[in-house]
Amino acid sequence: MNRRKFNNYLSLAAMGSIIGTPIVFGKKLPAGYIPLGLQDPDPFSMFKKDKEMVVLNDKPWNMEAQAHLLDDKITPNKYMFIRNNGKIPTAIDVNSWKLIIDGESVNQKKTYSLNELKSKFKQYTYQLTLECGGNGRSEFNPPAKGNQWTIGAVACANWTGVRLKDVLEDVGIKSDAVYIGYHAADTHLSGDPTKEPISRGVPIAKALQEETLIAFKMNGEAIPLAHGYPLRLVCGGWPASASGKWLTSISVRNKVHDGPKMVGSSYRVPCKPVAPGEKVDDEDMCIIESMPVKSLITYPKTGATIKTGQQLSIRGHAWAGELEVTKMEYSIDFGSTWKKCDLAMASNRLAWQHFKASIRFPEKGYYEVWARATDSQSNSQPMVLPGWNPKGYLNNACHRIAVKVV
Ligand SMILES: Nc1nc2c(c(=O)[nH]1)N[C@H]1C(S)=C(S)[C@@H](COP(=O)(O)O)O[C@H]1N2
Ligand SMILES: [Mo]
Repeated sequence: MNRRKFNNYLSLAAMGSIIGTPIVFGKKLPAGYIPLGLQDPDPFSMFKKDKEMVVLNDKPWNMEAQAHLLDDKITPNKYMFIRNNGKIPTAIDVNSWKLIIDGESVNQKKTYSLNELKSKFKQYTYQLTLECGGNGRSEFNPPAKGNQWTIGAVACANWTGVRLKDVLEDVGIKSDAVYIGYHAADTHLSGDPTKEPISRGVPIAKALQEETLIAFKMNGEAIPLAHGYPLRLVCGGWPASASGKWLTSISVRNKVHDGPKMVGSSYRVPCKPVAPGEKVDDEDMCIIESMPVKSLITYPKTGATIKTGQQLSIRGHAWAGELEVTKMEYSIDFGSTWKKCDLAMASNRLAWQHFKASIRFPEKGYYEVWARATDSQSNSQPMVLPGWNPKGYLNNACHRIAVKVV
């Protein structure tokens, strides 16, 4: 059924019910005109994303950036990847929104309104790097199921909120607390209201870090709907799946949290390296914690052309989960030799660091610039691919751009 037919075919009442509210001046609709509210949702305008963002899935919405879009030091919303496991909640009422803190390891369950959270606790702002555990999945062979992220499921925004630590202190937690698990308002794709799309968490030590926030602002404004409005847990440096969006409760657990996508093989990698394609039992899979060292060249865009004799300025970001990036290098000879980049300190722990370099090429022709970061424990990025794992997580291979000298 094409759109024109769709309009002629549907009664005004039917169109209104699809939109969710009556079309007030519906009788004045020009013949054949399709109300915008009935057209295919345009994710770019719906989520205020740049048109160069790449949509990987629409049920649920998943969208990634390209390297050159991530050039800003602090990622604006329009370039921030979206990873949803379920349906974005609708009809959010901030006045009645509650955050419940419960679980086996709290003395007594406690409930906070948004206003209580904001007025009772000191607010902090940190730049926090969030990278999906599956970023880079598309390169693994044999391929892994799931969103085929290339390099764009990472961002570093400014997050403002209260410390989870302060809230947990206010509630009072028992000495047997080992983990926290989040619960959220998004709904399961099946429509089954008893199922949660995702409910993950972090060990209590991570929960009590100063930078672990219950956030209500992103880049100085209310968190955009797709990123967790009105409240979000933010655990920088860990797989972003630990940062629960649309946060409604946090359970303090006396065991490892066991919500959906926390168990089985989700966000887990083989505890010991395996051969590509090997089957791994769930009990031999370990939960991903801090993300590995990685970097991105965000300028220039791959395919850049420069004139002989000119130097090429490159820049980008590097991050290393809980660790600091201590060295940043580039290679123009496919990894045979490496030269140092200038590397800035992080503006706070768990924020990505910026690097730059000015490159001289020996003669005309095709080159690739490869970038490699090393962390404070001397781990560096693999040149092509890290160890294969069944779900295609943690691809921290060197980012590469093509350059022609003409
Ligand atoms: N409630 C809820 N929180 C969630 C998710 C989700 O589907 N529902 N997805 C997680 C995953 S897997 C990732 S990678 C990040 C993505 O965050 P973003 O969409 O703000 O970039 O959110 C995490 N938090
Ligand atoms: Mo993710």
